[in-house]
Amino acid sequence: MATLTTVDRDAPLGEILAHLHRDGGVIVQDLLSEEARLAIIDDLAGAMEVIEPGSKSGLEQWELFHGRETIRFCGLAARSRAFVEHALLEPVFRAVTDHELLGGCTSYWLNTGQVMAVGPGETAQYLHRDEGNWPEAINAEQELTISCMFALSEFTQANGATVVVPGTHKLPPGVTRGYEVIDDDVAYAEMSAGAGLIYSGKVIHGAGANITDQLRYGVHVSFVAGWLRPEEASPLQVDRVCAAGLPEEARRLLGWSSYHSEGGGRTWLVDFEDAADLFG
Ligand SMILES: O=C(O)CCC(=O)C(=O)O
Repeated sequence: MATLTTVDRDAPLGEILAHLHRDGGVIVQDLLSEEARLAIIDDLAGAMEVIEPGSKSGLEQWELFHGRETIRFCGLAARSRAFVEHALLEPVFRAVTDHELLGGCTSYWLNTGQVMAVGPGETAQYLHRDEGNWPEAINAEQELTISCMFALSEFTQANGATVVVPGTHKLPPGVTRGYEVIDDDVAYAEMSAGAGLIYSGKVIHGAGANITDQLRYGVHVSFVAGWLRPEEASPLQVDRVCAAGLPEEARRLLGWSSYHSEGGGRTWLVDFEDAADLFG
């Protein structure tokens, strides 16, 4: 079986990047303090109680992808201040994202902040590359998206730890869904509660099967180049009133600001001005 490296949260950025570039993913210990982890769990507890597992798009491929026993929901910045302060703005993940994405854009924004709670009896998700969301934009040399799976509970091979195929971020570009799992190739992102798996948009991965009777509770945060349309329509969930109460940087990441390309292009404007000006 392949493995992923686990590093301390105060490891030098260069070391974290070296593992990410070699394997396509790296586990960082203690990205969330115990207090932060419990605060996020507490904020999301009400939603976790009422949201049924599985998604209801009516599209079989997506329902399968989302997992029939997996609880998923978004709009986390509107549901949890602790999510904003400790996951969305987590500094180690942000430093990695700056390094990986800013070569291909002048700013990035939230792709999705999503609970991914794999329930007992869930089967393994089919393996995929996250950048497959934007097939028209894929470029072998440049990352479009970077993700972090924050472990709100311990992740183990048995309870559905993310399956990663190390090194596959170096495969040629292409929309890869349903990559065949070869046991020797795969690593299970086993990590303690509070740790995070930071991974490339190019690496082949997916949620594992859960053969335990406990939930594998993860929160996924991903960022995407500012000139691409994110998976989650954040400003439609985190409305203007809610956004006004958030830190400026969080608002920017959630789409309450505009994109300025290097060549002078400006997009996502409000009456030709930067959307951030709405907040004075
Ligand atoms: O839940 C996981 O471990 C990964 C899920 C995933 O890759 C996805 O849904 O895009």
